[in-house]
Amino acid sequence: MSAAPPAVGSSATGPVPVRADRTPRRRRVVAAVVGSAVVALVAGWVLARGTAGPPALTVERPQAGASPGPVAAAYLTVVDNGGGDRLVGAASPAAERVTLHENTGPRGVSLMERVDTLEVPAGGRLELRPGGSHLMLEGVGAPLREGGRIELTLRFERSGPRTVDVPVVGLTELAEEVPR
Ligand SMILES: [Cu+2]
Repeated sequence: MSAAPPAVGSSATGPVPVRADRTPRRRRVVAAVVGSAVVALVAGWVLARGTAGPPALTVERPQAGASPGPVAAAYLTVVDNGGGDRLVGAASPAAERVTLHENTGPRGVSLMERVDTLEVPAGGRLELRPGGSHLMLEGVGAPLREGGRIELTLRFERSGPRTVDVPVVGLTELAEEVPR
């Protein structure tokens, strides 16, 4: 039994550090690739959530302006807490048709223009109000009297139809609603 120094041992430890060194490097590369894939997936999910997530709409403060004639205007605010939507139409049993209007005139000047859609921004609001965008009720059957109510169905591109009960208010009350 001789306790000879392990001459072979020193040479045997030679290749070991090399292999031990190469494996972690490969693992590091794999970890980096997997890591960036995860980052890309998460980033994609966050982006998709912001732009294409489901809309979460609430309709606030609907109002229709009292009118003795065949034309009346309705106002409301659509609040979205999701991925946004688009108002693509409206209808009411109180009118032959309801169209979407934008006010294209300068401030204080009413120049109405019919539009096909009104955008509800993601996480934002679409405000229909006197002097701005509004709903136009055309071919109103019975005059809209202050204190009355009409039913209004809003049609959204992604959320589908949403029916709201709309109080008819006098013009002075409507004017006070203008947040300007
Ligand atoms: Cu109009």
